[in-house]
Amino acid sequence: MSIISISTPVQLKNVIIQDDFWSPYISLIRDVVVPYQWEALNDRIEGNEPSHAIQNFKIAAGLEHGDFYGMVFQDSDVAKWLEAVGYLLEQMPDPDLEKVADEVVDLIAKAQHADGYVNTYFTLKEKAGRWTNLAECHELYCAGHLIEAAVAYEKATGKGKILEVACKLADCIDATFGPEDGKIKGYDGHQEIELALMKLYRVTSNDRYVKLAKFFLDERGQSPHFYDLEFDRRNGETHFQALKIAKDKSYSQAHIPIRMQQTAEGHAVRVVYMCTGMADVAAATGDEDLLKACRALWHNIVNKRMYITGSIGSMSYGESFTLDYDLPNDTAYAETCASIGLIFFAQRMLQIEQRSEYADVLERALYNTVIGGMSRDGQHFFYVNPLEAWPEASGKNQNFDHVKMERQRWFGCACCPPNIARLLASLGSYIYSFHGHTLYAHLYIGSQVTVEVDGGAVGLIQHSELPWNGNIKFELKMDEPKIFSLALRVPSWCRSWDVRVNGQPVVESAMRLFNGYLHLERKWNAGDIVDLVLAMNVSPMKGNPEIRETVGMVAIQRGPMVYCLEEADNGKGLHKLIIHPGFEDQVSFDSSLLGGLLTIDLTAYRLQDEGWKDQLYRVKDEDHLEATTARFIPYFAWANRGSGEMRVWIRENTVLPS
Ligand code: FUB
Ligand code: ZN
Repeated sequence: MSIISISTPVQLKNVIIQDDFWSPYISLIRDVVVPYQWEALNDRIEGNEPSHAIQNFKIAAGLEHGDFYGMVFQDSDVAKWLEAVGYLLEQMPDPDLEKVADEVVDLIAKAQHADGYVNTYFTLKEKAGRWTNLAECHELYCAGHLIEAAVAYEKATGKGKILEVACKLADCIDATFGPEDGKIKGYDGHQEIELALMKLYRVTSNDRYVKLAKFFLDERGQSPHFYDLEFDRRNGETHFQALKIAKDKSYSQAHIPIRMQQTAEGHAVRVVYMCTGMADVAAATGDEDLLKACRALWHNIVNKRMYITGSIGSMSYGESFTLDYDLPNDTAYAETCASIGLIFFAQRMLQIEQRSEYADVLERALYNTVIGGMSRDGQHFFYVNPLEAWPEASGKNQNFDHVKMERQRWFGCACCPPNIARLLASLGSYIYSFHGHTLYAHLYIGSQVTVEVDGGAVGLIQHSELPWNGNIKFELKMDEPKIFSLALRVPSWCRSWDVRVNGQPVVESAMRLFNGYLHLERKWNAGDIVDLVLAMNVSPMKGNPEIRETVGMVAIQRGPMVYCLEEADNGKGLHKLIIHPGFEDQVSFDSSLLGGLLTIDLTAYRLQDEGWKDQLYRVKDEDHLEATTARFIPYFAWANRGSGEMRVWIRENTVLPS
């Protein structure tokens, strides 16, 4: 018998976010980001990289004439946008937005072939190429995004049309792939279909979709290698010339079967999308072996290959992982989509086993890389999220070619902007989960949630002062008293906490700290109040000594926020700033700075150039240090004041033991 039991999902529509920090983001997504992206997808924004994504669908639907344009996976940008719209509509009706989205649904339906196939690239550009280059051409990836959009949109609107399109597409895929004779025993180079089929399974209860997801996962990396076979069938034709995708099996995590993979290899987004699908299948089928593989990959990613900002992918080539502890700050790839995928993976693991480490990583990625991936105006985005920026080196040292100093309006490969939109539009679904008789609060985001306990509705209203202060209050609403447990996460950044129920300290016997959650099990009454205070200090963080780039450095973190130095506050030459142990800090909220930020000033020293003249090297001499104050701002807010230096890790003067 399986010991895997999963949480009952808390529906997005049952969570209302009311939070000083996050509500403006949700409004931004609704009022600016989604409308802006719609314009971008329609090529109506002057100066933007053309998208042509909607145009491709119009041509494929036979409504216009022309050629396909864009990446082979251009369709996925439309799907992610539609998915974001689904999440917004699930939370609040918007007839105008729904009308636009309905037209997109009609367009996609018209572009669907009679057998269920949808893909504008293969409909328009490579008509005979369908399913001939799985390693590179993202057909199942695009299908997966369409399925995710369909599930979200149908759930929000109750309109079945897009779900019918998705099921027809999934059935077409099911008729084409699988272990049965005559079917293709292959899998996509970019994982996505697996997690999408699991979403489709959850709404249709059709277990063919689970079987297919499991098939795609387990087929990956088997011998004889599918990518070699299809490569030979194509006579070696490749789509992306610069990368040896078909030959470099680890790029697509196809070097060995997934259950044997102990380390995160290759393209970072693919790894975490794969892991998300693995966790989904493990949860649905009780496959403990698969869950073990998820744990191994999780462990390797977060304990050996993740930046302090919750980003992953150390190398631009292949947008990929490299090796344990290789975490360069300035040439980092750290794609926004990869942190989003890490959040998906963390959420799925959290549904299976309620350990705070998953929520800690989820929170780290969310508050740092994900929101750092978008400007405060909602119209500029980072694809790559370095932890150190040196604008003068851009354009001169080509190792930095992928690193932009300012957020971009759009990209030729525009995967990140709509990914941010869909994640933030669905933020409400990451805050809570309900497991057995326990309501978990994973994130401290002001919100109202309603769950069902023993056949009756229980409402929980959360007030949170995060990310700037650790004061959180919960109010309970219910018609009659209920016995259940409220589990509150004690974040890894919090060293001490205080919890009270109705103003009274909770005695030790009335609570249990388990797997990083504080369980308060009792008979709850309407109007009960829980106060949680999480100590939030300025914490100098150290990297594991194996990380070459962080030895002798500290990063400043306060609560979930990682901080950074910027040229705008500290001048040029941030590498010359040095922190001493025993520094003094001053924390202040600057409401006029970038929409309101808590800044941290630390006593520091600046290494002086004095006496160096033109020498590049010299025999060690006394350092000339000048006392100064270093101002830190939250990392997510960097690069909103023009191009300038930035760094997360700052030198530390350590005192040698006597
Ligand atoms: O390949 C599709 C998406 O584009 C990936 O997830 C991103 O890394 C970018 O390459
Ligand atoms: Zn991306």
